[in-house]
Amino acid sequence: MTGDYSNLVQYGLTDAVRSQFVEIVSKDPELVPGRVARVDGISTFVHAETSDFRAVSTLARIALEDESEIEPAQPTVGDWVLVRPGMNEDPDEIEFVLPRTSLLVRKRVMRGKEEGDEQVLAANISTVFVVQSVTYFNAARLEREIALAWGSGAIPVVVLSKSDLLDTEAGDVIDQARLTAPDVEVLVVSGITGAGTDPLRQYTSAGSTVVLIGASGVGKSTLVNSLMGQHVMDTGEIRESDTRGRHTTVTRQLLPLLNGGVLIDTPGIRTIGLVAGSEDALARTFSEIEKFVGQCRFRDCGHTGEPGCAIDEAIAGGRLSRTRFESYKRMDRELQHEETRHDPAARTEHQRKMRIVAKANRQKSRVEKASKPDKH
Ligand SMILES: Nc1nc2c(ncn2[C@@H]2O[C@H](COP(=O)(O)OP(=O)(O)OP(=O)(O)O)[C@@H](O)[C@H]2O)c(=O)[nH]1
Ligand SMILES: [Mg+2]
Ligand SMILES: [Zn+2]
Repeated sequence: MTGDYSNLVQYGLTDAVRSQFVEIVSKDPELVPGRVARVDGISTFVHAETSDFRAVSTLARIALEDESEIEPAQPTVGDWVLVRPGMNEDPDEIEFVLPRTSLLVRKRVMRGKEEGDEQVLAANISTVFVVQSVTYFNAARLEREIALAWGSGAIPVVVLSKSDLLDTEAGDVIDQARLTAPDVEVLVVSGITGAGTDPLRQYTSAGSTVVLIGASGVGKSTLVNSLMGQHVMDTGEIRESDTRGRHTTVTRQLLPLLNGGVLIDTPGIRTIGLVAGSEDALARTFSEIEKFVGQCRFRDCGHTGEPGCAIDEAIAGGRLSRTRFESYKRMDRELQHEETRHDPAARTEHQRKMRIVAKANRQKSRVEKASKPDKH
């Protein structure tokens, strides 16, 4: 049967994607559907139905219902695309990228520079495995990784790796991870022995795409090899002594499992910056804080020592962790800063808010009200 694209099933094809392909190709039969497996500089490696392509993507745009609308798109690993094969010496071109159901984006922080650009890591993922080693658990880092994952639209799962290196049970680390990632499943595995990896497979069923993220050396590629049941990715020793060339994996890569599920291995990321628009992701990451936010005496409480502040009371009463709240504030400030870089209107609004907080702090000794008015 033509038009069922059964060869793409191994790369995670779903019915929803198939019907979009069928519709587009019915109008333009020259176009060839496929999925981006890797991007090497200007060349994009695409798995397609009967052959693979190394395509260019200079003119790629999102395939929108309204064809008069043009939204340029840089194809990334996991994207479903339509390639127009080149005639004669012409290169094969990615013409359309299907609208993404999820998109993992981080802000790249340049060394020594404050402003970085945005890096799109993967598209159309269902689950993000956030990998940290049980021997080197870092809560502050995990918060950022979880926020990054929520921001993509996919579901995060914390995967604590290298369990074979612990003499004792991983109980302490698991508890810390649970507190750091409320609402997120926490699993403990060893990529070397395979212990604990079975529960990971519920996320890799046919049609699902799982991306692994985490610092260099935490064991992402080792875990990928374990799940694939064969050596597909090189793994490497961590060389603590030099900071250069530490990354073993250097390109993001889509890897089909045998059952129609797909893994995306990524190089370790050192810094995780949130991109503008990650407010919801932040709220989900710190969901236990959100429930106190509306409880303060003042509707627009800045939680900076105002009287009747529910956050302060929760911290004092041991119902909320001060460390968590400090992290939340720090990340929220960073996000505000990101917003202001993008939107001049937001900048004024932000400055206005900042002045209000400052004023409230100055006046707070004088403020005395029982009901719940604004504080200005
Ligand atoms: N004991 C033990 N060692 C592991 C485990 N997983 C990974 N390692 C070791 O940790 C080192 C790094 O593993 P990789 O899988 O290359 O790490 P990675 O996260 O892919 O690193 P990058 O590709 O640089 O991002 C290697 O020496 C692995 O053998 C594990 O479960 N147990
Ligand atoms: Mg690797
Ligand atoms: Zn408050």
